[in-house]
Order: sequence, then C-alpha cells, then structure tokens
Amino acid sequence: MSTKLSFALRRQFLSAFLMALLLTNLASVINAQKFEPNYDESKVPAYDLPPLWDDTTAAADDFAAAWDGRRLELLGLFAEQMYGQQPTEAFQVSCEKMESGESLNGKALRQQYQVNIETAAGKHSFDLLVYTPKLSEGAVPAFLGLNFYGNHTVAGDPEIRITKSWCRATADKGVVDNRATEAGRSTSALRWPIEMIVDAGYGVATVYCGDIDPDYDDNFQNGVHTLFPDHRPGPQAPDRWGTISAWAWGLSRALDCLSHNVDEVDGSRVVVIGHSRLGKTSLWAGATDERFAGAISNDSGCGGAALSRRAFGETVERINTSFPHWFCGNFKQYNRNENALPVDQHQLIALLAPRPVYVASASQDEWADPKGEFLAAKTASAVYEKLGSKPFALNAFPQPGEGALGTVSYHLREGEHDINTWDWERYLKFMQTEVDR
Ligand code: GTR
Repeated sequence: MSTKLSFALRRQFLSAFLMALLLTNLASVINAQKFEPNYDESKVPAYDLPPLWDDTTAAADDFAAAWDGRRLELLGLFAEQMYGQQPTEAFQVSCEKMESGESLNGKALRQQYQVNIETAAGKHSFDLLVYTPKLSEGAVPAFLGLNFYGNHTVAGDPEIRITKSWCRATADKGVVDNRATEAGRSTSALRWPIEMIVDAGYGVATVYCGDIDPDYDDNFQNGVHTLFPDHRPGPQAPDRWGTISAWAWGLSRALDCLSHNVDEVDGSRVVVIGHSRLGKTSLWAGATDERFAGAISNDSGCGGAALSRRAFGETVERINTSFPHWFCGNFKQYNRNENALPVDQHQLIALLAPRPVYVASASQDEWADPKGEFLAAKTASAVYEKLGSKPFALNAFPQPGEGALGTVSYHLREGEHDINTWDWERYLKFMQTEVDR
C-alpha cells in the first residue's frame, strides 16, 4: 500500500473515530439534560400503594403469625425485583483481632478486627473498627454502619488501618489514584461523633463499604460477589445481587463478628445505621437479617425510605442509570414505570417490624424526597400498631427541626443532605428509649 493511501485511510479512520466520540458525548449530554427532577408536590403522579398486608392476613385471628408469612412474601419480592438475591451457598466467617488500644483519653476502647469470609471459591476480608466505652460493665448496645471512604476517615487515631481497596476519587478525603492515604484521617469525623456515643454508654462499629464491594459498575467481578461464582452467574441474571445487597450481606458478617468475638458489644442489641446510599443499605440489612435489633436510615431517599411511586427528586430510572450496579436487573423494568412495581418502600420499612426503626430526612435534601420518606414511615407504622406498638406520633409532615420518637421514629433536620450531631443526638435517644430498655 502506498504511503499516500495509508495516510488517507488513517485520516478517514480518525474522523470516523472522532465523529463516534462526538456522538457518544452528545448522547450522554442529552441524556443528562433529559432528566429534570420533579420538585413540585402538585406534579406528583397519582398512585396507589401496594398493600402492607392482604385480606387473609387482615382476617387472621393471629395477626403476628399471619404477618410472618406475608413478611416472607414481601422479602422475596424485594430480593427478586429490586435488591437481588443474596447467596444461600455455604461460607465460613472468622474474626481476627488485629489491634486494640485506648482512645479518647482513656474513655474508650478501640479494637480492629479483620473479618474473613471463605467459600470454596476463595477468601475475602474486610476491616471492622469498634469503639466501646472503657468503663462499661458488661456488653453494651452498639451502632453498626458502613462508611464511605475508609475506617481511618471516621476518627483521628493514627493506629486505624488504612484500607487498600478502591476508593472514589475525592480530594478532600485524601484519595489519590483511587487509593486512600494518610491525608484522609478523620476527614469524616463530623459524621461519626464517637465521643458523644461512648459518653452515652454505647458502642459504635464501622466498616468501609468498598472493602465489602467497590462502588462501581464492573459486572460484579470483585468484592464479596467473587466468593459465589455460581450464585446467579453471569451479569445478565435478572435477580443477581446488586452492590446494596452485597453491602447489606457484609453488614451481617460484621454482626457475626460483633456477636461472637467482641465481648464488649451485646450482639442482640446492635442497631444498623447508614446515611444516603448506606441508609438504603441499612434498611435492607435490617430487613434481611432479623438479628439486627433495629435500623436507622438517614437521608436514604430513592431505593431507601422514599416511596418510589412519588417519583419526587431522584427516580427509579435516574438511579438505575447513574448507579446500574446498586440494584438487580429486574429493577430496570420499573424505569418510568413505578406503578408496575409489586412493592414500595413503606413495605420495606414494615419488614423491620416489630423492631424499632428510625427514618430521618433533611429539609433541603429534596433529591431524597423527605415527604416520601415520611409517608413511607407513617404508612409502615400500621404493621407496628397491629403488632402492639403505640401509634406513630406524627399526624402530618413536620416542620424542619421537628420529629417524634417511637418504635417508628421520624425527624426532619433543618439543612442539607448529611448526617451530623443533631441527627445523632436523636439516634442516641432512640437507642435509650427503644432498644436499651
Ligand atoms: C447520590 C444518589 C443518592 C444517594 C447519594 C449518596 O448521588 O443519587 O441516591 O445515595 O448519592 O449516597 O450520597
């Protein structure tokens, strides 16, 4: 081939390539522009919520016994249509103490464990960081929650092990080339008021979510998914477990360790807590694992506490597009088709009953649909009432800065999408009045 001809070909190839690139970019710009969140209450579509229970359950002499059956049915639907099925294959968990020491001027005991999970396919480990009050007699109730950027971000103790897992690139969390560094230490401490929790007499334990399953779409080739290659194999399996389900399953393995290996924590009084995507996870963990004594969902929004059918702020289509790995393939059928969903999030909250549950929103966090979160909690409370709890204390959506404690608790913090001391003060009261009694 002459040099001239090959040059022309290359030029042709280059312009075709550039055109393709332009079109792809254009498509994603159009896609991104196409989504206009609805923040207008009058434009919320008409909807009927799927019932908490059916007529047979309602007519049963023993509601609690009938609810057990209905609960399993709903749990199955959520697993199949939304979060994906967790594996049922055998696995082993071991919990190795890696480090311990005093913290907070001797007020707290810090412990670090490596939780190892083994199956025929291999081994996967993650770090569990635990703080408990130093002077407490016996085992204490504790909060367990995932964190976004590594255990070393929640407190300043230089002994906290730095994760080697992939981290989302965020400069102010000290992440360099998707890896955590020393610079990230204590950068999320405002979200984890450890001293306040320990002073109240409780423990707090955390795991980096990315140590369980990295938060990006890779067709589930990493994290705990790799331990179960035969479980819904192939990315096309419509009920393959998504990342939220994997995180929730990891929280259960952390609970295995807290219950069996950490003497300072009372495994029967561990409340699972999470903010935002990790709040979606805390609800699903509490639903799938009845050993959790309660659950707290902070600003969890779409796919968490907010009713999908309201399509207010973030919608099913939007979340499935931005985060295709969070839910299972089946959930994509409900993009712009929420009314076809056989479940909605009030039923997810009801799966916690009769265990205490706390749903919290923030007044400026419209993307997460505070009112949809409130309505889901209020609606779910009917199951709690049937099972013997006092009625939900709020008749109407509260003003910013207000809320009410109960077996189903709710508050609307004034401010943005976040979790802060104001939220935690209420979670501590919830722990005192609803769990530690
Ligand atoms: C957003 C997402 C929300 C929420 C949030 C978070 O981008 O749309 O559903 O999960 O992230 O986790 O911070």
